[in-house]
Amino acid sequence: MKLLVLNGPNLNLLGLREPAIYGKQDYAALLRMIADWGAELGLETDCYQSNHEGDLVDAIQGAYGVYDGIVINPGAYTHTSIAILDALKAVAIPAVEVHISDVTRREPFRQVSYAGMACFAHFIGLGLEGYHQAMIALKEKLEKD
Ligand code: CA2
Repeated sequence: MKLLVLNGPNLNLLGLREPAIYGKQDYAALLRMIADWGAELGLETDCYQSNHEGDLVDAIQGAYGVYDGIVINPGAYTHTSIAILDALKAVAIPAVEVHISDVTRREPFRQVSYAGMACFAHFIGLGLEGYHQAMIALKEKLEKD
């Protein structure tokens, strides 16, 4: 089972600022955790981060026929990008949405998630553990379907 873990804009800055919202661990630590969780769960994982909406759309399109599942934290594009929503719908790969912070308790502009509309599960406000939970949810779904 192969999973693609996608992260959107500014998530490469994890650990550098706003630790009260996003935690103290940096993006490199997240990559190590995902590799470790993948090994524990028997999942192959690839990670990709981009600050550019079109790059994320390209990555989703490129996942077709290659990956069995997608974990996606689209960053701020969550709240704006119909292009990412359309790409997730087009490839129809089971996808899970992750947000490190609890967006439900933040600004009104963070209350809509377009990408989330194409996801079967959502882990919000669990910090980096949300990526772990998303991987478990995908494994369970892929084994069942
Ligand atoms: O909580 C999340 O995971 C978010 O997707 C993070 C996005 C934000 O726009 C979403 O509303 C919720 C922002 C990521 C920015 O990451 C930073 C990391 C370090 C310092 C500043 C920002």
